[in-house]
Amino acid sequence: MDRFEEKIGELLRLDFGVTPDGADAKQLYTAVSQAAMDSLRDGWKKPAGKKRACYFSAEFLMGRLVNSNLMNLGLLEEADRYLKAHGRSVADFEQIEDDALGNGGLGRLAACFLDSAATHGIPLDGYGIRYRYGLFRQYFEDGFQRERADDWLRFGDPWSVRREEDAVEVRFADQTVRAVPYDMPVIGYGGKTINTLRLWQSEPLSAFDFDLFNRQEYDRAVAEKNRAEEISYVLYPNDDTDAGKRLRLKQQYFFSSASLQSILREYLGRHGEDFSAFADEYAVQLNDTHPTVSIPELLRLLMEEHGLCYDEAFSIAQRVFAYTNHTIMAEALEKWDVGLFLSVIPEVYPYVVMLQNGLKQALHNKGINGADQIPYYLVDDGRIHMARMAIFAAHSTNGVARIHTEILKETALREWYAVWPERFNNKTNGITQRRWLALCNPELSGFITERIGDGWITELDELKKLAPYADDERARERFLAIKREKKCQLAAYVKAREGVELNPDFLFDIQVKRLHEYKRQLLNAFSILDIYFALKDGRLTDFYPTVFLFGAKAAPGYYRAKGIIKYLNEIAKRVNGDPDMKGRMQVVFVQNYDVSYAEKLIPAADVSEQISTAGTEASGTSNMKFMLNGAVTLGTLDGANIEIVEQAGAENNFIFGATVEEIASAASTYDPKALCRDNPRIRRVVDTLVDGTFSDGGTGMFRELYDSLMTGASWHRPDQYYLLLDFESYCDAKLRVNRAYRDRAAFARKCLLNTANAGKFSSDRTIREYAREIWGV
Ligand code: GPQ
Repeated sequence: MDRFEEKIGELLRLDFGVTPDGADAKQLYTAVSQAAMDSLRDGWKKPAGKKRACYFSAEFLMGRLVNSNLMNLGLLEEADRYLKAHGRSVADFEQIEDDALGNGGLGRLAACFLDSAATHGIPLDGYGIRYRYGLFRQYFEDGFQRERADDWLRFGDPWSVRREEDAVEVRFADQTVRAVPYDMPVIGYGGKTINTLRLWQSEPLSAFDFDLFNRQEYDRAVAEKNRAEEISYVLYPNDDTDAGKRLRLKQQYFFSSASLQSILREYLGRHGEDFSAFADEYAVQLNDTHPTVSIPELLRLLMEEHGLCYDEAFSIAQRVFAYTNHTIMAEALEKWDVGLFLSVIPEVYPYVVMLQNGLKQALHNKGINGADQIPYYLVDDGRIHMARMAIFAAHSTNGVARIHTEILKETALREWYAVWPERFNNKTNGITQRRWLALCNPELSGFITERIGDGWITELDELKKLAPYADDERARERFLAIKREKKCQLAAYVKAREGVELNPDFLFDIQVKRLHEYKRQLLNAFSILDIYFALKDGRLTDFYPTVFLFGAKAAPGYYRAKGIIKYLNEIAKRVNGDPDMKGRMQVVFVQNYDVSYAEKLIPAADVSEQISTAGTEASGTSNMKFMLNGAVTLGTLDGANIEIVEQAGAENNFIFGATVEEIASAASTYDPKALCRDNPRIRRVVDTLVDGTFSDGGTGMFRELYDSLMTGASWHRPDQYYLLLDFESYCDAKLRVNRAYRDRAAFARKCLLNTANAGKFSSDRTIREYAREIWGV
């Protein structure tokens, strides 16, 4: 028995007083995780004298850690062997760990970046918030979304180390709190580099007020503690929207200030008060605008506490900070009300004003009279524009896919691009193939490694070597057998979780992502109904049996998104309950879609639905995960879909719908009412929202959806996501995929060519670009 196994036995004995055979899954999980932590202790140190990059992000959506950490440490097989010797396996840990300290793509991207950086020896540390409760857990009641708190700590947190000695204080107008860091090791594949994810927890300066307690004023005695803990209590469940709430600003300032203080403390320990090397030793990437208050906060810390003047402090800040934009949608661009800002962090506001003046001066130097032009105000109409602040004060602004960056330059941020074109750059997103192929699809991984070796695990471009196998009949058959195996595994999981039976011989068509109007799950719903009616009427006779799977959480306050979930659940009820549809078509909306569910769904997909209105999805990243696992994309020319099709070939994917340019020119003429009136197919499906075909339980949700398409609500134009414009070309494309699927060998060829051409979409490539072109590390 070696050291690792010995350690597990010892921990079980000391912590729980059990033998390996007598331990339950939770005890084994804890002991295995702690033994793994023990094994990396010596390697987890920051190497001296190297520049480090810091990824500031309000979200890190890490997913289950036990498997990935064991794999990266090279302990996965050993752990599994050990567990099997005691009648268990790592699969038993499935129900134990779950953490969701992120909403969706943005938080998951941060997690993929950490994995890639550690794997390639890039010194990158994450900084964020240790929320007590992550994203809510979703379930359905009569087809309506319900939410439950995500108590992710109920199984303990063996992967974090509390660093009491590194705690700092963060001051607000109405309270001062202690920020206590919890550090997680970020283990690169092979275990050579271990970086750190530092998550801050908010605590009171002292546990509670003893005087009050002694005077029997218990409520007041604990009130202060509760007020402090409130700050890191819960993740805001909004994705791509800006709520503008006081507590949210507190969260942003809390982790920004704590992280900067922590970095400054490290630096001061090495250099004392000489800040001349600071920007040579640290780069800070702002993941969207959520941590942008870091900019005035760094100025404040350098000027107030270390006596630098504005010009010195600004020049350091500009060299340190870089900003990533993740959306062009107006409702997501954060703006803080000046009054609110002043009431929360009054000490920071003067630095916002200094930045505003600095901007005016900088524009003046370039011969631009910025004062006359609204977009050049940081504080405008009583609100602080965080994206503008980031673009002005950082040396780099990047978009997350080629088309997204082009839209930033030409449209959304064109005034800024005109002044500082050299600051704008593109970094097309990526995903880590360790989690999104090696871990979630060992069957396909084995298939690939048998043919081209395992170099792809750290150099995804190696997959190119797989391309010739697309024409090899035996390889295609093997691929199809694996796909079927993944469908069987998913079916077992769905059966256990949802109580629904899936047929592995069906085509699996999957749309999983947050629920958003712009992502157009409603368009998918309409197309399904169109097919359903065609099958019922006998107009469609050669339809290959298909299951349409959905997974999506709606922000709890996003009424329309919740209406779409209810609508899809009503469609599912109708279709699945219709005896005519047996063996032909099925619709399933799974509950609580999260990273772990994604790991089951994506490898089982034949068709990846990526149907956002052109110009709205900045990049998308699930599109890359599906591609890597050998699915074809049914999508619009939006976000990274464009680059996916460029890599894998238009002939191996199914593209439909209006382009960005076509959407722009349709804007003035698009008339959803007329389309409904003149096109009976459209009218029939859209009318199901209001003609009594489905019940929304008397909530009026379906009528509201209908109105949003036909007349638009409040300031909105009708159907601003052009569902009905793309309806016919989408339905056509969907039937094209369906027909193509009949030729199983030809379809397998397309799938294999998607996998073979996925190399570009590794986050290893993306993170190397950030390291080289933005951070200089
Ligand atoms: N994204 Cl602004 C989020 O997940 N949350 C957000 O608040 C914002 C963006 C997504 C974006 O919608 C996707 O297109 C991207 O692929 C993803 O960020 C990562 O860049």
